[in-house]
Amino acid sequence: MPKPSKKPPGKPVAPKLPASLTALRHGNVAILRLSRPQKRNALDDATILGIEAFFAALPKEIRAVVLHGEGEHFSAGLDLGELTEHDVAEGVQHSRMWHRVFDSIQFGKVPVVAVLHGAVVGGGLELAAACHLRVAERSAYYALPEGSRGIFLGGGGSVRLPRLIGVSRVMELMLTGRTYGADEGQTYGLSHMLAENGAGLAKGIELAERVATNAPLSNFAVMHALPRIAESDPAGGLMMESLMAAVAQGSDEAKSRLKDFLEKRGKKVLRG
Ligand code: 1HE
Repeated sequence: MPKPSKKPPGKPVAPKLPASLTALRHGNVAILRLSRPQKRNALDDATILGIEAFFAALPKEIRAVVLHGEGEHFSAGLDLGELTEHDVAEGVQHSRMWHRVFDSIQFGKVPVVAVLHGAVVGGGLELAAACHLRVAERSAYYALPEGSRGIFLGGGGSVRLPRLIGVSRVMELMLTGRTYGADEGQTYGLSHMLAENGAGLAKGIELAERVATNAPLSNFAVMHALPRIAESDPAGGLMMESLMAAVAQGSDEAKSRLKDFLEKRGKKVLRG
């Protein structure tokens, strides 16, 4: 696999980002790297707002994003240094800002693959949960140490994490301060796939490239319609499914892809 190029060809892949973020381009996949290893990729306001700016300005040609962290850890979560000055009203605003930014990932333009290694902790785990696919290296471990810091989830974790692993597991992590290793995380559903240490980014890029070959409207339906359908009452959900199916089937892209298959040009679904 070719290495991601440092200098994106053509238009830049991102607006001006804070020093804590780096964006690279690899064909039609963009790679966003948390680049604050000296603070274990702790998420300060500049980083959170930089993530928002990156996703807002994603060029049209980008079909998928890979998010990963520089250094030994994916992310140590919220930058605790910035929290001490908040009063209650500012605390609510701050959490709402995280919600807005993480929603812009989950309900953004293209699917996002998170590559996890080392600490995936607190707000780092909330960030990973807002992504669509998660690859975990063997070194990855998960924790929600909010209780020991006297705080609570604030980046959408109480909504997203129970949907991945159930309320009971989230309670366990939060009440006991226990960490899950990569194997446990995989078993419970925090990651979709495991990779050897050092191999996660290549695996993440490979997955993103595969995702990028799908019809954009189908990916859009998976990101935007599927989670909402799953949360609807069944009758409303089925109706929404039919509408989404009809919209997708009616597109020129679907017509040409179906024709390709019927005329023996489409890829077969093979094992592996
Ligand atoms: C930080 C942070 C941080 C490291 N905010 N500065 N998150 C936590 O409670 C996790 C806190 N961090 C740790 O437990 C450890 O740092 C790690 C296990 C992740 C990594 O350990 P290690 O030995 O590799 O690094 P370190 O020596 O602890 O940290 C290196 C530096 O990063 C050090 O700063 P320095 O100036 O002394 O070099 C640390 O202070 C700094 N650092 N983590 C600020 N989190 C929206 S609500 C979300 C709520 C949460 O996310 S709660 C979970 C917070």
